[in-house]
Amino acid sequence: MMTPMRYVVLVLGIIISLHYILSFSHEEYGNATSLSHITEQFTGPKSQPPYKEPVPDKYYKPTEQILEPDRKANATFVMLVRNGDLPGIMSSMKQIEDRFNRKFKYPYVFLNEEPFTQPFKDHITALTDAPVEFGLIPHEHWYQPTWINETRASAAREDMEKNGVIYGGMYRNMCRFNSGFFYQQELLQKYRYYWRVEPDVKFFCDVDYDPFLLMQDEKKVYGFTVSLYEYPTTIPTLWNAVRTFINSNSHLLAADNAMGFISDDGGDTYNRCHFWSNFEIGDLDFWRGEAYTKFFSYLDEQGGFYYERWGDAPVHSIGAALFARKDQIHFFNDIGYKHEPFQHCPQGAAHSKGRCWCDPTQNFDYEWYSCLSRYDKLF
Ligand SMILES: Nc1nc2c(ncn2[C@@H]2O[C@H](COP(=O)(O)OP(=O)(O)OP(=O)(O)O)[C@@H](O)[C@H]2O)c(=O)[nH]1
Ligand SMILES: [Mg+2]
Repeated sequence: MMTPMRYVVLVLGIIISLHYILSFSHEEYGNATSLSHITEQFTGPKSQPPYKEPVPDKYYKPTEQILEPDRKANATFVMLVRNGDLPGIMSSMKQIEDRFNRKFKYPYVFLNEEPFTQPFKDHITALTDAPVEFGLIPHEHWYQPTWINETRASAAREDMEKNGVIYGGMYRNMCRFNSGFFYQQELLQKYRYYWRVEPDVKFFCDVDYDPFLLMQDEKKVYGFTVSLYEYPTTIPTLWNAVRTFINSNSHLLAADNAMGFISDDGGDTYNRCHFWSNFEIGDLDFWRGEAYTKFFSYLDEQGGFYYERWGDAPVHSIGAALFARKDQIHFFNDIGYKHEPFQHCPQGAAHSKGRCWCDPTQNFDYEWYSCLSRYDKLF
């Protein structure tokens, strides 16, 4: 026989079970009867800082639908970076997107001798709608070749460090790679034009036109914004090697070339002028062509990338000056650009047209260490 107490327990059990079943099966019932809701009845709703609520959509301007231009060049950005360069390259890339590529949607190729990490890739791809590819540089395109005499190479590095030469002990592989291997990378094979971008640079102006199409239509092969003198101690025998190469390959020189930019005496000596290669807009097929390919191989055989510290800037610049016509080398006067410690700030109408934010009085163009006046004199 059931006592009245047993009836009470049974009914309570049924009620509690029903409550749990309803809480799971009916969200509204669950919310209404939750303990926190019931306490809120007495204490008021639980508060949180207002910023945790997203700004309502009504305040947003609808995202502009920028259509891809109907005519584009076959071109890409190229960034050679380490995983640790992420903050610096994001800063550069965000500016490229905002000032230019939001409208043009050119792809990006990232290169590294080590695999890029997943967080690196995630942060980079979040910055753009354009395609992004990440490439691993083949071992033989990056590391010091076995035929280099390491005793001689390390002695040269130590010597430069001792003498306070900037980057004297480092960057050999990078300079050699940029001189002769970047344009051979598999991910770049499908492209004709490139824009090299480094970490932590600044782009001061809107670039509302397509510099790649300009290169293509005007048959230009190399574009720069800053030019200057190379440190002599990094290239003691470079010009000798260049002269020897020219003597046996004079047929490769372009008629109407820019020898006047790199030599003040018709080729006897190098005046050390070079285009600053941390910014480049160029034609990959020019580097891939017969003249530059032979030129780079010859220089590489001399070992100067390791026994001295030949930089990709003088090597590219000498190559462009010798194997292209002078009118194929373009000064991007309207692209405001800074790589520490120098900047090119567009002047006058170009400054206002590009809505540039650099101080026009801070402009390297005709400073004593700039080579722009030598470029001007070519024409
Ligand atoms: N993957 C990779 N990239 C490198 C390495 N060293 C340099 N780089 C890249 O090569 C380019 C030139 O290197 P920087 O360190 O900027 O050399 P720099 O412009 O002479 O010197 P900074 O004044 O430091 O900018 C940059 O895009 C670097 O990110 C390296 O060891 N591995
Ligand atoms: Mg740099």
